[in-house]
Amino acid sequence: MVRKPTPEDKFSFGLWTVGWTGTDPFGVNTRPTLDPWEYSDKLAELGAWGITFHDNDVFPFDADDATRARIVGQLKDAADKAGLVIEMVTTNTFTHPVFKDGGFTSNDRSVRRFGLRKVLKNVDLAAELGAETFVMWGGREGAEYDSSKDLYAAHARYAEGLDTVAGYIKDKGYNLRIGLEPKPNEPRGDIFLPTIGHALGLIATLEHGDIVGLNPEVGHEQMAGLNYTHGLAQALYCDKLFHIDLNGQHGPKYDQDLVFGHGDLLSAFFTVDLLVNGFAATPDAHVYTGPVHFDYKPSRTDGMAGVWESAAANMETYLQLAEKAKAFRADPAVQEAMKLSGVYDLAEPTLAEGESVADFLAKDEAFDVDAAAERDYHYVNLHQLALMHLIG
Ligand code: ASC
Ligand code: MN
Ligand code: MN
Ligand code: MN
Repeated sequence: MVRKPTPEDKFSFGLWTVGWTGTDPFGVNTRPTLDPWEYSDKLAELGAWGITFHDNDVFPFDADDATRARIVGQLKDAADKAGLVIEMVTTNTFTHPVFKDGGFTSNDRSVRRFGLRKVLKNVDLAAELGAETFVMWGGREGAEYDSSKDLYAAHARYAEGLDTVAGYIKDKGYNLRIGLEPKPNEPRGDIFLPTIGHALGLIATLEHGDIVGLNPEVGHEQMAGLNYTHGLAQALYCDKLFHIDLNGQHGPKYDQDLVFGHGDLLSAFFTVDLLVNGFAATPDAHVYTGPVHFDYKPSRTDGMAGVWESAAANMETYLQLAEKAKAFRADPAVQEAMKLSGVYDLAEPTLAEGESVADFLAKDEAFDVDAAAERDYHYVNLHQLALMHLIG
């Protein structure tokens, strides 16, 4: 048994995770709906530090201002009493049929204006509740039919929406940053900004892109056949890893939202290794210090007891992997193997300090091509050491 989670671990959960009642495209709910504070109380009891939610996880889509204020107030009181931080808030622009063609990129301008209002109103709420991250998962921003969209205009409208929200956050002086959450498909056939790299590319074009970054989800990158840890690394390199959604997935299929570690376990190990140990050869590089946020779904075959078992399992797995990742890096045999594999050498710039390209080209450097080609990098041995730490 690993130790119990503490607030220092900064574990947090979306209310929609434990709150998922099991409704899927083929069947109705298998579990009852509880009040939001029942979920948060129980998460606190299990050792979570924070909670997150979509506006409509807490109050109905059509709630009037008084109802909205009453329910939000009740959740805030419960969170305060339980010692929980509301660290991130996000907007539901996907459930109501009005959003069937997207919120920011619907062909219908009146829908885009409605979507933008809903998001801006939710920014105010996020700031009021003390959240520091505002996630935007554009699940309905996309298409099934390439004939249906001017794809240039779709990206222009997406960028316009993001800049409007980011500009509003700055004007209001809110301590909030936007975390875009890429996903390749589902519910749309193709979702815009399908991967971390795509999102980084669009962010670079924004006027207010300095407060727009990423909230990558394990399963979403793996649905695209991509390496989540590599994606986190690029986001860190660009100073854009604002938040994370941890869960489990078995490769390219529907979005499974399994418990963290219940998909590709080796990949989960190296994700945690990066999160807790940082980069092996570049100790000065920025590392992630934000919330460890889980976005999973308790299996619909489990009842309410299973919901809490699975919530605890996410934290237990993370803590266990963190211990193992630390032991892996501290192991002298691993450090020797990393040296032999040249892991530390990659941090040395290829050109010498102050060396110009002209100087470089003018140099008649002795280099034995055949000897270099014969180098044995011993990567498999290094990886086996990681595996032994993981399963040993
Ligand atoms: C989010 C988020 C997702 C989706 C999904 C909704 O805010 O991070 O992955 O919404 O969980 O069901
Ligand atoms: Mn998912
Ligand atoms: Mn997510
Ligand atoms: Mn999700």
